[in-house]
Amino acid sequence: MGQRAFYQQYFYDENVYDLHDGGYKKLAMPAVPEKALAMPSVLQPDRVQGHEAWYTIVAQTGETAILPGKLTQTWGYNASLLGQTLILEDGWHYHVHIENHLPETTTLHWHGLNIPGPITDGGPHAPIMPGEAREIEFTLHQEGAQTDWMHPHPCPNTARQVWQGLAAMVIVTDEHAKNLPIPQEYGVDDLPIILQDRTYHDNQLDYEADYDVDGTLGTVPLVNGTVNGVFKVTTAQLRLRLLNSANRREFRLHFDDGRRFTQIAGDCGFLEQAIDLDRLMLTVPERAEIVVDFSDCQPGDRVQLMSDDAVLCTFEMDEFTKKAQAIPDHLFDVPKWQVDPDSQLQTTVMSGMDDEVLLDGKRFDMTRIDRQQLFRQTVDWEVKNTNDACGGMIHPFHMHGCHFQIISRNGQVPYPNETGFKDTVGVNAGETVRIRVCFDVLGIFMYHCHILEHEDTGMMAQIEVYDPKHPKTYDLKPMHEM
Ligand SMILES: [Cu+2]
Repeated sequence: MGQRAFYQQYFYDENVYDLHDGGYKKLAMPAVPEKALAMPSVLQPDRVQGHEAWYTIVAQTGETAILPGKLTQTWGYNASLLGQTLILEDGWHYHVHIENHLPETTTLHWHGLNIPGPITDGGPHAPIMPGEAREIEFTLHQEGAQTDWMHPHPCPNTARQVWQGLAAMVIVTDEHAKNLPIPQEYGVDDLPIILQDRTYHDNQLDYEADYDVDGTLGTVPLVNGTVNGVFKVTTAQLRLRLLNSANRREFRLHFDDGRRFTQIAGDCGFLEQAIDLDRLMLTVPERAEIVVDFSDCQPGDRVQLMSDDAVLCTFEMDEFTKKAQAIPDHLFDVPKWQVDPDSQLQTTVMSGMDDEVLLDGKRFDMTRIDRQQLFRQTVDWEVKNTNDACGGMIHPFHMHGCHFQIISRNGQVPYPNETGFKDTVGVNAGETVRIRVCFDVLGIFMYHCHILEHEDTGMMAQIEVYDPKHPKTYDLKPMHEM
């Protein structure tokens, strides 16, 4: 500690921040009493046998006490809002029974898991009609421990269903992660921090009223579905698993006292080297794991997590039961993928704003396979954001079914917190980001802008990952024919 690189900047281009958008809505904590920060419980398996486990996930409606007064109508997974956290072991085989108790068709997408498409992965080709269920199974082979999540992905209703509350954390763990000297006790010093924003109308959500084609924003900040939440800190260090599961908002995170913290992981696992920061920006739906050290605090002291000038939640010090441990500088040997010399450089272009957004000049078509990539071939992609209307905006580019490494941004080295595996990269306006992509599962996968309203508008395409030794055919139907 102490020798580590320390950064005091958000790495993104300031001129394309969401707050320059004409439709920007500022976050502000409403004047409501503090309450305990909700901590999603861990979903228990129905059954475990060796390295195999069975789970049931129910997408359901419910009512949640979010603001004082009337309960809010919300949706969740095995809960009235958000969902229970699923903790998975890398290398295990999972069976999941998914029930849809919602009044409309949904899907369950496993964001960050490298599992086959298009059905298991839970994209738009895997609808579950109201009152029906779907069984999936997969063996988990990730590149390491990581913080992922699950959310609906029905075309074109993803944004509204997430707004309604469907989102749950998925934690993948392995032996390497368990042996690192970092906080590991879920709900005590290892916390999900699910970041969202909503607007309430007489305590209810009204997606149509708040809809913005460039990404719906709310004015009320929520952490784990709690407004003005307080967490009692009983250990000198906290590991925060930050997930930006907003529809569009960029969270520019920092603590009210400016304290520095250590980032240990990005979207899909540990960084090669821990880095120290005093601020961190997450675009949708990036993840970061940070360790915050409160050893200098006394019982009763309070530290607030902020985004810009808005309070998100408060950490209140209690007596510490555990002391701080030194976070190792080196966290993980990130494999150095080499591009296959036989592969062809891929280019993909995100363009436009409002209802003009396109991916590679086209709108999404569920029946069209837009490109192919060979199974287990390592290929470089250039991801371009050509959007320059009104100064442009950040488009967060996400790929299903794989993890990638960020090679360069406009030919320059990537940001220092992009040294681990990723599944989402925020691309600044006018920027070309080179990523190195390898799939080790077969199928049809989505790649798209993860501003949920852009995705629903059609800023999305499909790739087939194929193995010439095991050719497959896919009967791709539009949503209305399923
Ligand atoms: Cu976009």
